Amino acid sequence: MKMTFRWFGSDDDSVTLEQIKQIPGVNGIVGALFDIPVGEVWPLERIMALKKEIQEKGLSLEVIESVNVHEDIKLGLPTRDRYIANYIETMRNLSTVGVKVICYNFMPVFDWTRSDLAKPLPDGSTALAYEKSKIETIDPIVLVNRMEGASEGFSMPGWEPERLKTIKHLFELYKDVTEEDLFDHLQYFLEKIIPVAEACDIKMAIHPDDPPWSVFGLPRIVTNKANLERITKLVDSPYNGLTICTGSLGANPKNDLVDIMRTFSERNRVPFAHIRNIKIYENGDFEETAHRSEEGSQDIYGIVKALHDTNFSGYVRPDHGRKIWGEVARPGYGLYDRALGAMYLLGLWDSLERMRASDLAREKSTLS
Ligand SMILES: [Mn+2]
Repeated sequence: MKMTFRWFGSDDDSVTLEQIKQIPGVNGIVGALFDIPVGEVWPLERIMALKKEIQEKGLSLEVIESVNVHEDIKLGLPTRDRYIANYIETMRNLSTVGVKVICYNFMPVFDWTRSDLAKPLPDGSTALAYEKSKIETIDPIVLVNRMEGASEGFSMPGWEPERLKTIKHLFELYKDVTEEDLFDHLQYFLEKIIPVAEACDIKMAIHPDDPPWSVFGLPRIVTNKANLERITKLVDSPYNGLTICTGSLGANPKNDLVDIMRTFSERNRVPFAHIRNIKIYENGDFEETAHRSEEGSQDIYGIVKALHDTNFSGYVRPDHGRKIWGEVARPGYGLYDRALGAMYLLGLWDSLERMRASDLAREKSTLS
């Protein structure tokens, strides 16, 4: 397991590379070029500059999150071929500088969705939260404006104002797109990009929909184990991989994340994992919590054990944290709670390693 930390760049993150370097066990940055419009090629010089900046601080850049997929690809429009060609060029450029994994998603219009970016928790911290009734009744345009106002001045990945300006038009375009259509459009995309991924040794890792159900009437397909199975078979290659995000998939209590993690890690289809905990309520609401198993509804220990049992050697990052200790940061992406999360995950991993070593030693001594 390689522990990483998401970072938004020196001009748009409250967290510095120096701080990340001081978290024990964290060696890699999960980065991106956030200012390149969706659908355009990421220039090689810009990627090299980012890598150099990160390497100079003693960290590596082997995971990109995300190279976003243009809506025309998700919509299956004739213009998609141009955007797929650009996507492939970006993949080639990223592989040139040693990037090993590209995380992406296939969610129409909206990336993740929350009703609240700073819900107060009983311990005085705040966290991102989702209230079903609020989302079901809000006009998406009102939500877009509210997100912008509540993000403390940081850009919110997936909620870029430029993209969402065209939101009404996008809703119109998606009106007749079904889930089956979306599967077809994903297949078309994967058939073009996975051979390139194989040739340049860069693993594609699709991120689940967050939350894993339809919002605002838009189709969504990366939502449960059966659909993950289907997606991995659209093009059956280890380069057609998954970013298993425990918080995203876990918002639906029917998704058993220990089983999902074990199944796909065993098959070598998990190049990247996002691990975080959430507390789910009976009415379908949820809020993000600290990473520790006891703090939420997810069996984080079981999830890490599933990775360990399957000899997972991919990348992990602690996903969203709460806002604690008075920190001013991008919602979900402060330093403190994510650093605590990384330490919890590494603590679990270290003890699993130690247990395995002593089991092996015991076996050996009984044999001899
Ligand atoms: Mn995630």
